[in-house]
Amino acid sequence: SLNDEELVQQVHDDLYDGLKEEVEAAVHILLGRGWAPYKVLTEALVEGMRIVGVDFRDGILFVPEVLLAANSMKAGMTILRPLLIATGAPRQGKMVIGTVKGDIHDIGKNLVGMMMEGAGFEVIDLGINNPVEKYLEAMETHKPDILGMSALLTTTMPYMKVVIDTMKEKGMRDDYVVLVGGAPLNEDFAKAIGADAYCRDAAVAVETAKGFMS
Ligand code: B1M
Repeated sequence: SLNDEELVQQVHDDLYDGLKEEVEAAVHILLGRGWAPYKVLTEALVEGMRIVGVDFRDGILFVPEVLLAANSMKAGMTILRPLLIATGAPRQGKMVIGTVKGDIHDIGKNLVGMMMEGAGFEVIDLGINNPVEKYLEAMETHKPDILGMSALLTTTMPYMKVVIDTMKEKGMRDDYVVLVGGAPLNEDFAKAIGADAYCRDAAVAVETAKGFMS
């Protein structure tokens, strides 16, 4: 049988090849060997998807293949989700999160949602492709402490500013902490659009959110 390092390598390969059942099996094996769910998530799944991203960028992988990889990753995340959520962390606050209009990438957002739940936040997930109206409606309905927005495309990240500007127009911007994230963003962008903070990854999102709650 494979040692841990070989097994993680195998997950990267299986994710790359979109082999959902194999990814699921390996996640179970790593957990069975005592790996912490977060370690399985980052070292096996997130790292595997990073490799997929490189070959997608370089035109070696195409959308159909990347979709299979994404579905395999999601299957692995489904196994980890209850383990990451059931930490018994004290209740922290409420967050509404969604991917912005025009953008259907949801893995990173889902991961942030999972980690936030594990840290004791109540999370209302609006899914993908959210126009400003959806965010406004959710803030009205759920009265969250935090609004989280995700964008993975350089063409969709400017939409975050549309949402924030609309909040300003309606006089509600200061009622919420606005956190933004996604691979093409950075600190300067977050500042320029008037967000409260940029979150590089899910762990940073949790720490940042906690910081605003205390
Ligand atoms: Co897309 N795609 N994709 N894609 N895709 C990228 C983003 C790209 C960088 C790939 C590349 O060329 N290297 C590129 C964008 C280039 C750019 O804009 N500069 C790209 C492109 C071009 C496209 C299409 C246009 C391709 C096409 O059709 N020709 C198309 C667009 C569709 C659309 O949205 N309208 C498209 C489609 C797809 C798939 C459907 C095939 C699939 C998405 C499946 C899904 O999500 N259900 C897909 C995937 C999987 C990727 C890559 C390979 C992986 C993204 C991912 O899931 N990463 C991606 C390459 C890359 O990012 N390097 C790519 C894993 C995830 C854990 O990381 O999402 O970064 P990430 O989330 C992190 C942090 O960013 C942060 O925390 C997360 C966890 O640590 N974070 C937040 C994210 N959101 C946050 C919100 C917060 C806080 C933190 O709120 C508080």
